[in-house]
Amino acid sequence: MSSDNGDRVILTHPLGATATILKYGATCILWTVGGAERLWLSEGAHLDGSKAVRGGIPLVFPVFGPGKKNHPTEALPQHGFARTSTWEFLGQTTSDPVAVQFGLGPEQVPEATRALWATPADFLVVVTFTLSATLLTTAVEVANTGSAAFDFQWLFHTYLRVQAIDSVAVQGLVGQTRLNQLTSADVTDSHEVVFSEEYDLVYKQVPESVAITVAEHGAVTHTTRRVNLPDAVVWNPWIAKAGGMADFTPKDGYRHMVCVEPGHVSSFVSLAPGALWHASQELL
Ligand code: TA6
Repeated sequence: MSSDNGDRVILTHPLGATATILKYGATCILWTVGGAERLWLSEGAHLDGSKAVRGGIPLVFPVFGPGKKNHPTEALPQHGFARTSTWEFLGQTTSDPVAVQFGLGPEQVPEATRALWATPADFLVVVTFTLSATLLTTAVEVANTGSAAFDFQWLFHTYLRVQAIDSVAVQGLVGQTRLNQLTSADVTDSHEVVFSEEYDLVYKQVPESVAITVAEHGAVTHTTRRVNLPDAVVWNPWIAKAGGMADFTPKDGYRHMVCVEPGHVSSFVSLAPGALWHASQELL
């Protein structure tokens, strides 16, 4: 079942799983299975619409990272405007699994921010959250409802909760090419990702057949599957970066999270007038 609680919608599965989605950013801030929290949410996260939520599953659109030079996204804020706009709750579509939808159009984006996208884009983005007993699926559909093509990027900025980062390994990416955003170097991983400093890695063109897993002491605790999202970012801010973010608390919170972020971010999706684009991530 789902309940609209004003600024948020709460999903409850008959077997006990829950999810809470803020209408601000259509940000999933809570997902529990068997009473255990599966996502990481900063204690300092702004949940009042004053700032993008630090944690959960922020939605990144129409650009990942800073606006791109000499591109219509150049003037946009980091990670675009989807996570800082209030989405319309469109209602529940199924009861088991329980699914709800949220929609974003230009009219819901703060005008000052919308004007920064140098694209005469008329668009409609619909995100569907589907909660089953053990899975949370987040699916997105982007529609070009205007008469001009536009380019965009999409990413689910998923903060996964872990027990202790020093016992974590992110698996499935060996042999994949990645851009180290900290050094701008392209490298190919020869081993699973383990953490001892800030990691900010964009894995490019990772086959959809690859399930990206998070293991703790060798036991898989999270599995991320992707549809039509060729790239995946792996991020942990570590000590200094966590210390520098006012809304990242407690400061040792970096020990209890790792971001595995499915997206289309190493290039832009070009969407013709009238065209639709679909993608999804499935979390177990
Ligand atoms: O997804 C990784 C990343 O792009 C990092 O570079 C870091 O900036 C992180 O996103 C958080 O960005 P935010 O704008 O939410 O502080």
